[in-house]
Amino acid sequence: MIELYCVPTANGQKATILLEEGGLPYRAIHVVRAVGAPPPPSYLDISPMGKYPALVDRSPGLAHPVTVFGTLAIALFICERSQKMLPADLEARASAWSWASVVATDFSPMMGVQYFTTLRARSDLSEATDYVEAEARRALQAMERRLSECEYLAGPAFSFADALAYPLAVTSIQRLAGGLSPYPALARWRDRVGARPGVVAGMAAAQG
Ligand SMILES: N[C@@H](CCC(=O)N[C@@H](CS)C(=O)NCC(=O)O)C(=O)O
Repeated sequence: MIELYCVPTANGQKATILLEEGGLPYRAIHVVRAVGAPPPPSYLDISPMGKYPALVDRSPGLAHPVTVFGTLAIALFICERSQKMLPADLEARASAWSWASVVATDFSPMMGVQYFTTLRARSDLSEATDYVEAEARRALQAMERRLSECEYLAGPAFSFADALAYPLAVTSIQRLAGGLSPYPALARWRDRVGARPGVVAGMAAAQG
C-alpha cells in the first residue's frame, strides 16, 4: 500500500490522479496546515523540503519502504510501478517527458509565484506578476499549439504529462483573466481529460 501525504491543492490533485490512473492501491493522508506554517520535523524524513505531496510505498514485495517526494518524481515513480501512462513508442515517450517538463519546470512554478504575488504578497509586485503571467501564458500557448495537433500532450493517448497538467488547467488557471477561453484546444483537452474516471476519482480523493 502506498501512503500519500497531500494537501488539497493542484499538486495534491496531480498525485491522486496519477495514483488512480495508475491503478495502484493507496491511502491519502490529508494534511491540514496553516499557510506558511512549518511542517512537523518528522515529516522532513519523508520530504526533505517539507513540501507536499510525498509518498511512502510500503507495498508487500519491496525489501524496504520506498520514499518519493516532488510531484514530477512521484509521477515517474507511479509510471514505473504501474507500467501505465508512459507510451511504449519512443517518440511519444520523449514527448511525454518533454511536456511533463514544461508543466513541472515552467508552468507550475510560474503559477506558484503568481499565487504569491497576487494573493499573498503585502507589497505591490505588479512587475513580477506581469513577468510570471507572461511566462505562464507562454507555456499555455505552447500547450495550445500542441493540443491543436493531437488529443493529448504526448500524442494520441493519455500520459502522465496530462495528469500533471490537468489540475492546473482547472484550478490555478482561474487566476488568469479569461481562464482557458483564449485557449480552445486546451479547453477541449480539459473536458476530455476531466471525463476520465481516474481523473474524476483523483480530483475527489485530493479533497479529503
Ligand atoms: N516542487 C514541489 C512543490 C510542491 C509544493 O510547493 N507544495 C506546496 C503545496 S501545493 C507545499 O507543500 N507548500 C508548503 C510549503 O511550501 O511549506 C513539487 O513539485 O511537488
